[in-house]
Amino acid sequence: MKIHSLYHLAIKLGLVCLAHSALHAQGPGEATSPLKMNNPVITHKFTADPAAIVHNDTVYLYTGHDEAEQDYHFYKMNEWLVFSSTNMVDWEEHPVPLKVADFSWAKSDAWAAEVIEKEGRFYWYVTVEHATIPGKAIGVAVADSPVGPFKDALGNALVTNDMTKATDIGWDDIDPTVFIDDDGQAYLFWGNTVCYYAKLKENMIELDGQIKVVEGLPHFTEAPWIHKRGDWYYLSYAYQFPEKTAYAMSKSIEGPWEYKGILNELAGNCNTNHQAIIEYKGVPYYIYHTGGIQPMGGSFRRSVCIDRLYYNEDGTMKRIIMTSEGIQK
Ligand code: FUB
Repeated sequence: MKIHSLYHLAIKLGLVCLAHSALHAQGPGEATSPLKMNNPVITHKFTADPAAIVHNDTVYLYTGHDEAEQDYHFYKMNEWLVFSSTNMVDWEEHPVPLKVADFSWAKSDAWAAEVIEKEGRFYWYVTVEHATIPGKAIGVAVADSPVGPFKDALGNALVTNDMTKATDIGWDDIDPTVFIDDDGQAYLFWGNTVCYYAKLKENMIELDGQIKVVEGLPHFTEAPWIHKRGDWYYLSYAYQFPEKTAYAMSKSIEGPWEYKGILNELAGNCNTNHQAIIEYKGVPYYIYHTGGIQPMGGSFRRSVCIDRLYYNEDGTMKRIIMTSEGIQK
């Protein structure tokens, strides 16, 4: 029933209050303009494990590429992708900037990765399966432009499974996130089950000192992401499995970290939940993936989505509301 007919029916029945709410549900004379469904943001390819940077007023979105067919129930990921935008809604895809095959010492699995800019160069820390040292490993590629072409910066892995002993699993050296502190010191965080961190040397391609374990992250699964706002450091991460996203805060990049709770609930139709947090033109954004493209989407055919992130006055983050509408122009 149309809103105005409902209004007249309610008037006839003497239900004046109902009549007014029926009318004001729309607003007198107001044309309804449905919002566009902008999530997922990329729909022609399955994209996962987002990371993003802002450079020269443009957002660069880096993702993994889920290539698994519908009857294949694990990750098939051979390359990473890059997209750019100046409004968070329209995304331009650039040529494939980096593949597992660009690392001669790696054999498969273009898993989660993150790019950072330092002095005009772009360093891309990636997860791959090592060809000769059993287990996952972290490599680093470098480019002079945010869209590449990227080249292996080292010719070997930066982190291999035999360098970390806090757990026996072969996939604890995944999901690198990189952060440069205000004093110029760069840090690499990564992990699965255990969250590791280490300093990076000035050259960004060597670890500087010991690999340490981050304490105080309950149910840490993977996908750490470090960001800073004001004088607070935030370490968000995938929590439990299937994954929610939780976070901790600290006044120092080296901790101690104080657990602050759940940031994002289970991602629709997908057992992983991998976030990136950026601020663009003064607005905080939360970038994540779901299995939201139907009928093909799911845990191994994921899609990147973007929603707004809001902070409380005390610096804690409000829980994310995942929406189909996403960001509007
Ligand atoms: O995409 C493969 C793996 O799934 C990533 O490395 C994890 O963060 C999870 O999203």
